[in-house]
Amino acid sequence: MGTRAGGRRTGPKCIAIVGPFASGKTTLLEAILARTGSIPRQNPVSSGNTVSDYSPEARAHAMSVEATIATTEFMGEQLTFVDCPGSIEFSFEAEPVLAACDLAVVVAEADEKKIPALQLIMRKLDDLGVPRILFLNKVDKAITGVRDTLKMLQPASSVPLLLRQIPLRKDGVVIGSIDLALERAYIYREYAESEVAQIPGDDKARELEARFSMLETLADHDDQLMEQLLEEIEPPKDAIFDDLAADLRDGAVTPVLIGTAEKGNGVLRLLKAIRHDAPDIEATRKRLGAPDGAATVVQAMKTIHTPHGGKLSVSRILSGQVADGSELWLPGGETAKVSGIYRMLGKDQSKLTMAKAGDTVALGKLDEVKTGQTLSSAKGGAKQLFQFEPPQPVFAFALRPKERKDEVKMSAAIQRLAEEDPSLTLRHNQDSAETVLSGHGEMHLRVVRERLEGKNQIPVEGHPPAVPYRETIRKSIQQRGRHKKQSGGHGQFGDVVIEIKPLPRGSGFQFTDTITGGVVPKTYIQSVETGVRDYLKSGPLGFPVVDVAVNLSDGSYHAVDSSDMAFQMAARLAMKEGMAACSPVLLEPVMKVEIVTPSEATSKIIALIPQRRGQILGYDARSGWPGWDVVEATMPQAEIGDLIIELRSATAGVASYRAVFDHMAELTGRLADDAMNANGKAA
Ligand SMILES: Nc1nc2c(ncn2[C@@H]2O[C@H](COP(=O)(O)OP(=O)(O)OP(=O)(O)O)[C@@H](O)[C@H]2O)c(=O)[nH]1
Ligand SMILES: [Mg+2]
Repeated sequence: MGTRAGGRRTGPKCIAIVGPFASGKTTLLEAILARTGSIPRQNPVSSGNTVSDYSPEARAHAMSVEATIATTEFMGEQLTFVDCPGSIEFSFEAEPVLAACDLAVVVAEADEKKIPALQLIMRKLDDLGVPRILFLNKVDKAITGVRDTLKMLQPASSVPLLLRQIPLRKDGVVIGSIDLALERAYIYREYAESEVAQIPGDDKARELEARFSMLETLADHDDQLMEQLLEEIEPPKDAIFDDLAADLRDGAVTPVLIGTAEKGNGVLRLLKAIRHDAPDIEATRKRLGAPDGAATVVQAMKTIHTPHGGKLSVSRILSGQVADGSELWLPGGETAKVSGIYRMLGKDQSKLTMAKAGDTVALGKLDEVKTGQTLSSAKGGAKQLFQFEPPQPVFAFALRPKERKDEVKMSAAIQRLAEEDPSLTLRHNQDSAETVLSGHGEMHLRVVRERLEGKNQIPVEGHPPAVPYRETIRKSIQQRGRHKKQSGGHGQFGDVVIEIKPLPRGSGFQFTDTITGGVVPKTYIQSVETGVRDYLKSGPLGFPVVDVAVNLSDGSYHAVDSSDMAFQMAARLAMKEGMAACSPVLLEPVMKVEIVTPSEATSKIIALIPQRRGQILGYDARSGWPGWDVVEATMPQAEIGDLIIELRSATAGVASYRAVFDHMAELTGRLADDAMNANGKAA
């Protein structure tokens, strides 16, 4: 037995399954559950019958759209796997899971196009300090050798990828693998345990070469092993296993195992590596800086609203234990009572009476608890262990129920969906009276909409959110406004002369008066301003007016008939007539955008900016991100609405952007006409 790793860690573990889209994560989980006997047989993802992705939305799009949690047992130990979606649009789902798991299994494949996606995931794991194993899937269809594949994937990982197995081929078909640590061959059998065999003579040289490079990498962290290699002494197998475990747990290397999840090949070796090498809850506690005391500490990873069982908070018990009925403190100082503890297998739950440190379980009816929160039995609550903030949304649409009667129901349903998915934001736009839902891509929001219509049975209509156009003027004018009415008793009289003039962009609105001799009394000057401001809510083009100065220069009043209302009316009349003659012009918001993209797509991205009336400000290498660039540009907000769709399709789904308001710019011609027509219809 070696000494560095200090032996195998027993106890329940939580393993996140992550990786680029469609790399086979869900297939792998299904294979694991079948292999460990939690389900009778492995169903292909195409059947729509896997434990993961049971939601109709996931099935409809043939992709995972949320994390699935499944607890199983392997050789007497409890393992909870969390299958996370691969699409960047749903990647936020994985964050609170990764924070509280012990290990990530990164499922990758020999596909050059998916390297940037792999890099994003590896970066996230680096940031959170999560140890990882890479499962190189789909070796059945790979045409490049594994070692070349690893060379290709290595730039995506900040730590060395350490090949632990090489494939065994016959007539070009992968029939098994050779384990470089055990120095044994395994012949795959369909949906059954592999057969152990001698390493075929023809493969021995290949095996030795790959093994030597594995040992060389391990020797980087083990001086004794380095000496043995230099002196050509065969290192003891135990010491190698010990190094493998220690380097994995330290995050010094990422061991790579290979297989074909679809056929269940390589799954048992993966499970054994997890069982032998994965860190446990103690390491995870340390990584999160969780308190060491006797108190129970719980980290919430995911929120689910089940159709019948109410709210479930899937949680990792970091220390202590939770019994049904336990009181837990939230970070804010409130308490919540656990009502029901469940072991999860996809959408199925089985009831437990308690959960202990290391377990990943669903806690029932913690109404106030949010995904990502740290809960504690200690009075007043524990400190929040993990801060997470969703990135800025990149796609939005305005939503309304097809039937008015569903308005309240829709907003309640969206609230629940937003609780399940903290990367979803909902806001009410007062300007346009729209309910605007924002998220991380077209598919992300499409799934929300499908859930409203499916699960919640609320037919909805969606359209791109209104762009906050404004208008201003290009000319100055002096204008009189007289409001005079004589109808029986009291009359109405107000008379003003105003000067309207344009202001520089961004100045807003200014009101002044140059009244002398009290031709308009003080109180009515106020009325004039009120009337002017009221008019500016919708100018001659139908939009709020900005960058205009109005000066009240003259007027007259009547001792009996003048009133606040009469002067407001006079001011509005003067504005209405005057503004129309000031050459009004539409203004559109222009944003400053910062696009991040893999370098190979930079020229494509730059080419699409002018097509969206954008102006390139510059581009550069993205600091700290080898292989990525940042492109800066200004672009009208109206052109950014669906920008993300084009960015993602140009980059196999990984480019993203941030936008901040920059300035308002004049908009004329057909686009201005379109904006005014659309506004007229909406009003
Ligand atoms: N040839 C081959 N295909 C596989 C293998 N594993 C999975 N696939 C196929 O890859 C596709 C994606 O599989 P999934 O398991 O849904 O992939 P995923 O990583 O869960 O996808 P997302 O969750 O949407 O990111 C499916 O068509 C699978 O049948 C494999 O070992 N070999
Ligand atoms: Mg999946």
